[in-house]
Amino acid sequence: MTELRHDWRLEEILDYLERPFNDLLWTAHSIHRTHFNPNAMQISSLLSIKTGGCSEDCGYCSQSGHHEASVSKEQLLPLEQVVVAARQAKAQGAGRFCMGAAWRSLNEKHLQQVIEIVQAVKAQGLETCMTLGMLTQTQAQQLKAAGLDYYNHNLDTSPEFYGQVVTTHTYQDRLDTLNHVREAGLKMCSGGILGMGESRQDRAALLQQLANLPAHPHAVPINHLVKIAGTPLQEAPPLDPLEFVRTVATARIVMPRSYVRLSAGRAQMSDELQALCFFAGANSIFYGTNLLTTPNAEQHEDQALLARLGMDSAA
Ligand code: SAM
Ligand code: DTB
Ligand code: SF4
Repeated sequence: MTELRHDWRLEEILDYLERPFNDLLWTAHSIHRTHFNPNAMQISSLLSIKTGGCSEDCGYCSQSGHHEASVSKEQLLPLEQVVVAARQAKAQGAGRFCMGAAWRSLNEKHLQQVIEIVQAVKAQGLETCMTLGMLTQTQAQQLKAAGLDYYNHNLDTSPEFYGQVVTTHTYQDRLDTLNHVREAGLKMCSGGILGMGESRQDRAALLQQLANLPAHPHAVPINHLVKIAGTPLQEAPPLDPLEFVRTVATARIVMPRSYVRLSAGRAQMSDELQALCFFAGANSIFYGTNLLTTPNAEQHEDQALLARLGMDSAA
């Protein structure tokens, strides 16, 4: 068993990212096998429960009210509509139901509504995950008491690059919410976005931040930027797909027991690239027609890919 470390130095992580590709993948895959069944894929389903009109200016996001791309602003979905979507996700094989809201932070009125949603989704026999923006300590405790299993809050990139992507909140705000989530006993889901024009050093620094948290996130979503017309990052320079795989492999090495989720961007990836990511240690995907505001990989194609790879879904 690999020991869990929380004292990674940036140079050590960069050293992994820079290794010959085969050496890096061999190391990552060997670690992956010691902790996970390499042929099992965790399947999560995603639903936007409150879309658009967000006060934040995250440069990648279609839901920011600051960008021309901004999708139309909608109210929080009614409880019944969320439950129908959860039932459908379960019928299609999802073990976890993740719900996202375009909020900077959670207000009291919404807190009561999302608590009802958590309880109703859990009653369908699904694990629950929410991503609702910043949380106070008390709110994190209230969500835990309501039965919420996971909270997703991404660090998204390095502390150094963050200010070039978002100006309406700080990296420290993100870290504070992660502390509240952990201290409340919620399972933490935190990762980032690659392909925003960040450097390899930024990718290493993101992994360093995640791995050096007091506890490794239970799940680490690695998103590939989905370029959305009208957002400041619509023209971000392309990222070498093999550099994406390297980052997945290095995430597996520095957080050996975390689920690494190949998240946004799969619709734009070839089967072969996804297969390489799975070999490198990614063992979770979002399955379903849509991500939050953009299309996900086609479900029939996902089924075909898992079958071709001899992989089974595992809740
Ligand atoms: N508003 C909450 C927040 O920012 O934490 C929750 C929703 S927000 C859309 C959740 C995550 O989606 C972001 O942290 C980011 O990692 C990811 N995301 C959003 N837009 C994306 C895009 N265009 N490409 C890739 N990932 C994206
Ligand atoms: C995460 O890391 N990725 C998901 C989920 N957590 C909430 C969101 C991806 C969003 C992709 C762009 C969109 O569909 O708007
Ligand atoms: Fe709002 Fe979250 Fe999008 Fe940022 S990423 S604009 S906080 S919905």
